[in-house]
Amino acid sequence: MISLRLKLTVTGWIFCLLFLGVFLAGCGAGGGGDEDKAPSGAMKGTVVKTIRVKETEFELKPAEITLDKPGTYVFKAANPGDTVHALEVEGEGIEEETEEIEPGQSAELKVKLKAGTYELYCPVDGHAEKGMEGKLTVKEGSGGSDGY
Ligand SMILES: [Cu+2]
Repeated sequence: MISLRLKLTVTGWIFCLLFLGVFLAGCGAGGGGDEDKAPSGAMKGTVVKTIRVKETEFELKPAEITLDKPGTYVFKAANPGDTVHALEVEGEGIEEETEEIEPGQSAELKVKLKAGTYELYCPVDGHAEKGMEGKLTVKEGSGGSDGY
């Protein structure tokens, strides 16, 4: 009888320790997960989306782009046309452009966008006037999920 009781006690202790171990591990993992989801960290480096823009003579495709939330985006401008183009994003205090893109080439432009409206155009002389311009709209984002 005594030895059985001792056994039970030892088993009880083992369960206690196991439980404690699982509990602590669970806590650690949970904390890490929350950190990954922290909006400030995610907003800085992570690219939300890559948007492809085709540039030809003389238009941008698509000419109107709407993004669901602020963040860092990459514009991938492809030039399947016959002449050199480039892509510029301007508005809300930013003005960023790609280098010149030779026919058949493409270039990437990484920009951090806040909510608002921007112009999208080809900065090569006269191209915007000929039709290589578009509009970019960035929405506020759905409440709460992105931490605003
Ligand atoms: Cu152009």
